[in-house]
Amino acid sequence: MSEQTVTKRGCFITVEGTEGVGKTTNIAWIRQCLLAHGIEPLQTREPGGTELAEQIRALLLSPRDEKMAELTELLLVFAARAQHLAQKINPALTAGQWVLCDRFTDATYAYQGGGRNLDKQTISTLENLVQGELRPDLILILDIEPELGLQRARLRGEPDRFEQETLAFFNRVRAAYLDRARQNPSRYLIVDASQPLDQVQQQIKLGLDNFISAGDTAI
Ligand code: T5A
Repeated sequence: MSEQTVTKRGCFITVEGTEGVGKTTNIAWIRQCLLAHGIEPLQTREPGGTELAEQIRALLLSPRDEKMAELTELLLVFAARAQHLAQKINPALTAGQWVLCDRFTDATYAYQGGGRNLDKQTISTLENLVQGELRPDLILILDIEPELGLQRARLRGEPDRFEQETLAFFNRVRAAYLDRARQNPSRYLIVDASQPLDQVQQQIKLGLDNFISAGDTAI
């Protein structure tokens, strides 16, 4: 009988937060921290990550006259995710590669659940359908007063469909993120993103080093 080698699945790290919190800025830093440990992650983002999923992202983000129904938004988010998982995330994880993703399903619980007040059970049902048992191993939340994040984001140009939402919407999004972290603290790393960038990066490095040295790399 031939011996079969079982590859341990790669570790799945996601980065979350409200608008302009510094995800794009810090993902490059996270990658550097992982490379320093000899880990070369597949870096990707949601909504998006494949050609088709990026087209769904454009639908989700472009401002339009016709109001997008909340359920349409939720289903588009999960449609993009199903494509992303099938084409990119699952094959990489199965091959043992680490995946570093800018936003994932915590964003759905925060934006569609917290922001839009959609039923969490509906989100959970779609999560199970689309992801099976897959959940991120580490969720890094960059936390900031939404007002400050929006100021940073708006410096970059025209607001997208989400950035046009009210401050109350983003306060609900933030509260939903923090609530999820409180319910499952071992899986979350919360970083105070209002600090100067070098201090934010120090917090991230410390958290990642602890995570990697704990060897908690597969659920
Ligand atoms: N969405 C997504 C859902 O509703 N449901 C879902 O399930 C998913 C997956 C797009 C939208 O999709 C929604 C949520 C989003 O609204 P996105 O493109 O990831 O998702 O959203 P944004 O938050 O808009 O991402 P951005 O790229 O616009 O913002 P970042 O990446 O958080 O911020 P970044 O790095 O561009 O930084 C913003 C500015 O701040 C500066 C940077 O230099 C930059 O100018 N900055 C700092 N300044 C001072 N001090 C610091 N510490 C700083 N860090 C960064």
